[in-house]
Amino acid sequence: MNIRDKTDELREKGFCVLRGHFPCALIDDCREAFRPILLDYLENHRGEPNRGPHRHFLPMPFEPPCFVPEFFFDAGVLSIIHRVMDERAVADQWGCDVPVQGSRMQEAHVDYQRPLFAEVPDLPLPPYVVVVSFGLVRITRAHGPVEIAPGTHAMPREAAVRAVRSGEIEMQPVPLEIGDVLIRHPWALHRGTPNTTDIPRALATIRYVRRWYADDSRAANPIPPTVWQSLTPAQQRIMRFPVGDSGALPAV
Ligand SMILES: O=C(O)CCC(=O)C(=O)O
Repeated sequence: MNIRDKTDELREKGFCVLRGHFPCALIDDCREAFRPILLDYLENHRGEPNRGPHRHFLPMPFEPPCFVPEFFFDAGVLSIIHRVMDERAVADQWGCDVPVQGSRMQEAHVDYQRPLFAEVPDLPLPPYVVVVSFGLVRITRAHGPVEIAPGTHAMPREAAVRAVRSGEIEMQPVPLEIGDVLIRHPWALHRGTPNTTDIPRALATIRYVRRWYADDSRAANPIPPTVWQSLTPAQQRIMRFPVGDSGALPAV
């Protein structure tokens, strides 16, 4: 993989995919450990989907092997994150989007919609949020892959919506094999598509932000103290999550 090419692609299209990047064995272990948590969640929240009909978001656990350092501190991914933001970027969300059978096409939308400067909502700005996702299952067209409209992250929002509605810019489905890593700009218009299979489509996501940026748009779990202590000081500096039961953010 050429980091510079992938960074250019992310800058130009608003997303890029690193094919076969994460080791399949780590993802298999993550999926198996997460399966009972996910099934329990789906059982208890069947009637209250939080991302549209039959579509759920839940925070990922930090207990290994759901969490492993390889997901958060991968040299190739961090190199891209550092190039498009800066070396001080931190991870502050770790969650999973799960459309299940019956889910529908979402409206094309952007994430984290509140502009940084409300008085100049279309001010062109360098990225201060980037999301990194990978499937815990294979995501074919039938499983409901995310679709992204290339280039729309760099357009005024209304023009981007018009271009997508008129078909001038086509949404591109992003199917993912196990190990593929999708890196995307949250202001590229995108939408979830229907999962027509009986397999919950679990897409795990780490959000990286510039160190000065914060919002509490998505729930995150705390890191257990033993897991926190197992990280190196350099790794701890990248993690902005509460540690232990106190909910306190680490002083790094
Ligand atoms: O998980 C997906 O396919 C996209 C979900 C999404 O964009 C959302 O719920 O805001």
